[in-house]
Amino acid sequence: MSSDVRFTDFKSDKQPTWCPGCGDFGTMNGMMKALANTGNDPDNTFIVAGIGCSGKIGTYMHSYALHGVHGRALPVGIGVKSANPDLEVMVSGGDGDGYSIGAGHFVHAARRNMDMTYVVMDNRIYGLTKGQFSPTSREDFETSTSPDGPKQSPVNPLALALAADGTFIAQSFSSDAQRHEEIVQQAVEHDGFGFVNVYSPCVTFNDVDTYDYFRDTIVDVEDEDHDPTDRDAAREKITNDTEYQGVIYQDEDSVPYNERHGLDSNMADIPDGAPEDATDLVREFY
Ligand SMILES: Cc1ncc(C[n+]2csc(CCOP(=O)(O)OP(=O)(O)O)c2C)c(N)n1
Ligand code: SF4
Ligand SMILES: [Mg+2]
Repeated sequence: MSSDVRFTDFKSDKQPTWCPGCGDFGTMNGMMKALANTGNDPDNTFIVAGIGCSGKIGTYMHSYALHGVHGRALPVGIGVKSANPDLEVMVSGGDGDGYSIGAGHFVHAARRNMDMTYVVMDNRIYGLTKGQFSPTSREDFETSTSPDGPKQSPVNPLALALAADGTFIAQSFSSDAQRHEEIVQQAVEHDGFGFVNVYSPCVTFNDVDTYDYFRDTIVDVEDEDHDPTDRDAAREKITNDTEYQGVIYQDEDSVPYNERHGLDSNMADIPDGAPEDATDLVREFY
């Protein structure tokens, strides 16, 4: 790790193809700043990205990265951290990736409490596949696949995380750059699974969950003197339908899975007596 790293060191040389104005720009900037502020650098950072517009982040950031299979970013991130706990692992994807096809992984990642960060760019729509409703879409949101609205209540990702004994549960808004950066930084610093659901508007396919909507409705938990270590207070905030930003819940006694199980960087080494390269391993297996 280096102390003189700047957030721009985390930018790759690829030009983002996100639509102009997409919330994902702000979400990614805050992630890069949080990583730099916490003394990380591209050489010790591993980004695992989901599939979606959001999933392109692994290409736009300069670090180790893996762009895997839709809905499977979290188990890959857990595998990376297990193999080398010295790495700073950040997993990122969309609301479809994380709360639809990947919902099972989300719940188990929260309860496993590996020391990593999970940032979801929640635009309440499937962006990449051009505007189908997602698990966080409003009940009456008219889309190409829901002409009268999905007619089912949206998933509450913070409630899912709390029910699964998540140890750090937060929400931020990509356009409130300073607060977003602070909140992601707290997630990175947390000893355990730091989960941040980010309001990250899709300007092309979602005309209800817009920048104006979030600017007008978001309430900062800090303005309500919220104590994030109070689990009952957190449950009340998570279930009362207000669009909150801030750290909603944090278990200060959290001990991450990798520490509880004594995982260390030696696990990345090939054990004595094992074949030296992957080709030999495959030959031996067959
Ligand atoms: C197994 C599988 N199923 C479906 C798809 C098609 N697909 C690609 S991205 C996506 C959803 C994208 O929505 P979200 O995760 O919210 O990301 P966004 O584009 O909104 O950032 C879907 C259904 C796929 N690539 N793989
Ligand atoms: S379609 Fe929506 S989510 Fe995808 S890049 Fe454009 S604005 Fe962003
Ligand atoms: Mg989405």
